Amino acid sequence: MNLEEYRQAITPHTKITVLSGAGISAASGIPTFRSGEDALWSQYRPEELATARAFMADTELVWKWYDWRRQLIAQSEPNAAHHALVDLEKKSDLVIVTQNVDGYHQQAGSTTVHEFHGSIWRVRCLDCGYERYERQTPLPGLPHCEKCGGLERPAVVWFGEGIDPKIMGASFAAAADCDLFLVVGTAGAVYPAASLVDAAVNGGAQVIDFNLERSEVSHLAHLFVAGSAADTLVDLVP
Ligand code: BV8
Ligand code: ZN
Repeated sequence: MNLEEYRQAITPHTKITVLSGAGISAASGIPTFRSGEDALWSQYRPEELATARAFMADTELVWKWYDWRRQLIAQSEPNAAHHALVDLEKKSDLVIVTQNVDGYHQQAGSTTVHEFHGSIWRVRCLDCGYERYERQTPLPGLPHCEKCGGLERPAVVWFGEGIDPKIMGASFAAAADCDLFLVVGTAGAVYPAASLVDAAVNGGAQVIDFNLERSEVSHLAHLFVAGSAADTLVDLVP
């Protein structure tokens, strides 16, 4: 089937699950994990900074990196790819599982979004575990807990840390029980997120992969759609 045939086959009862990655926010000017354009941070591999060990070793540095990303995200906005998924949600039964911590799906208007790797807009106390939203950018300083005064960390999932069991369960259930599984702007190199594609295939879903180039999961797709998701996703909206 080609994209037009998939589009014509969508009804309000069609179960669609989306797995999105950094590539869906690229058209908003948010650097992906591979782009590394910004010399400021390109000397660090994200896998180095996005760890509890790095945070404990140099809290200031890691918070500076997250605050830089928060400012970039705050200064931009969702793009046509995010908006296409909002429109598709109105024409189908759609669930989004995102690896992105930027909050752009919800900001665009998507209602069912599983933040598989957490959110850059929430912080969590290292001492009492209290979690809250913190939208201020730039941060005036290292954030501290309003309940106990403890140091707070970004409420994201770092490498070596487990996924929230509730979100993990809901995401794999949505992948295993859908008619159409859309892979959008991900290299499919980070686990367990990447294995959601296998769960969709094993569940009998049709898989469409939207990317600038083939990724580590493109071989699992029934259709590969080359190009920027900001240009291509709209072609699936009935
Ligand atoms: C864990 C939050 C254990 C933080 C992130 C199995 C095999 C191998 C390794 C592992 C394995 N299982 C576990 C591991 C280790 C590790 C892992 O996967 N390592 C990789 C690097 C090999 N996984 C973990 O550590 C996970 N935790 O296993 O814990 C455990 C278990 C139980 C209990 C306790 C412990 C946790 C992983 C989560 C880490 N956190 N983010 C933050 O953001 O700061 S991951 C982060 O990087 C993102 O969330 C995302 O997941 C990933 C980046 O990948 P992409 O989103 O795909 O982006 P990327 O830049 O790589 O690629 C962009 C793509 O878009 C490209 O394909 C490009 O072509 C395309 N593109 C660009 N522009 C466009 C476009 N496409 C369309 N349109 C465009 N315009
Ligand atoms: Zn606290």
